[in-house]
Amino acid sequence: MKIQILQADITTLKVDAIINAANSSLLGGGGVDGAIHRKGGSEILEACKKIRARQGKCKTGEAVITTAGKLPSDYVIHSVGPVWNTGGKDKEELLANCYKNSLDLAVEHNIKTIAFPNISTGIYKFPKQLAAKIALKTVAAYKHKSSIDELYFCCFDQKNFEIYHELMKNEHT
Ligand code: AR6
Repeated sequence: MKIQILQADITTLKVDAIINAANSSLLGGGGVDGAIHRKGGSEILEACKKIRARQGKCKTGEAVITTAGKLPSDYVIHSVGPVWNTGGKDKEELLANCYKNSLDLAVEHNIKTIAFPNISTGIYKFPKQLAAKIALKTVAAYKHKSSIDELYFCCFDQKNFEIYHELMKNEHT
């Protein structure tokens, strides 16, 4: 699994699956979630509603998969990150679970190329540096048991892009 970073709007990426930083209602919201539903169209929301009818809300750290509607990718994997508030180890573990559970779903669906946004680091206010470390560590631990070929950390804001750039640079030296 090749791991790369890029700075882009995740809704423009032509990969097999993009991850959405959703909330437990699965019914959309602001940030990247808003952009995905807006550009992907009503098909995504319909699919989310079906999942809700089947299983209820999506718990923090868990993930579900739907069509990507009108987006260039094939699937959207919706994962619910933790709200930072006062922080704590449990929040760190929940964020790691988002990456793990999304990767598990991707493998189950034979997805080969995948892009993650920086889950929880916007509206949910998870510290960006800590979130990036957790994301990189979790993905690295998955690297060898995965059938995924390419994984992108799709940074949107400059700060996250710089953090990932620094952390990945250090990893390679
Ligand atoms: N492409 C890629 N990344 C983006 C995009 C985009 N188009 N737009 C924002 N980001 P956030 P959260 C980055 O707030 O913190 C929603 O209302 C952004 O810069 O989207 O997990 C949900 O419904 C940040 O680094 O998600 C939930 O209620 C990252 O995406 C809540 O927000 C995550 O920011 C989830 O909060």
